[in-house]
Amino acid sequence: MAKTTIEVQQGDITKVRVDAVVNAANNSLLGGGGVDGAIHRAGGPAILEECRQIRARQGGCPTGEAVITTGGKLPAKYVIHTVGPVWDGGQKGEPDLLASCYRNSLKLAEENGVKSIAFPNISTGVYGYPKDQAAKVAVEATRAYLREHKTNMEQVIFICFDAENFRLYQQLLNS
Ligand code: AR6
Repeated sequence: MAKTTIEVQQGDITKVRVDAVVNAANNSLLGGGGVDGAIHRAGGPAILEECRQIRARQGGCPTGEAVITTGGKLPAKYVIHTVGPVWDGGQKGEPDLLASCYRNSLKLAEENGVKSIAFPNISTGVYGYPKDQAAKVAVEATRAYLREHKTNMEQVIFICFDAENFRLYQQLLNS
């Protein structure tokens, strides 16, 4: 089995050519600001339509879990919507919940035959998770998942919108 490459890029996740992009959504799955807003704007109404169907079936998406929809008009075939924790000081299970977002997204990707996936920096915008701590959780959870599972995943890309996250991920991935 080939080793999965883990990369970092700075840019806009709606432009990335991968099988699946991950969305930092909220429990309602009905859209919002930040990367969620950007994905729905660029991907068009088909994404929200599927989100509504999932909501009707299971009542939204719990924090730390993930659901999958079409990528609509995005270059990506799928969007994997996961819900990061709101930062509340760090003693309320935030690291475990954030790690679950990465694990559950990778698992769902695998189940759908996804070979390349791009993650945004989940919870580090509106949800206020300190960027350095979130980056460590993201890289550790991803490396652990790939180590512990037989996987066909070829490429994992962390897409950093801002320069600070980009620098943090570069440091972590070079270590
Ligand atoms: N491409 C890549 N990353 C982006 C983009 C983009 N186009 N736009 C923003 N980011 P946030 P959260 C980065 O706030 O903290 C929404 O309203 C951004 O710089 O999007 O998980 C949802 O509906 C930051 O580093 O998500 C939820 O209610 C990262 O994406 C809530 O925000 C995450 O910031 C989720 O908050």
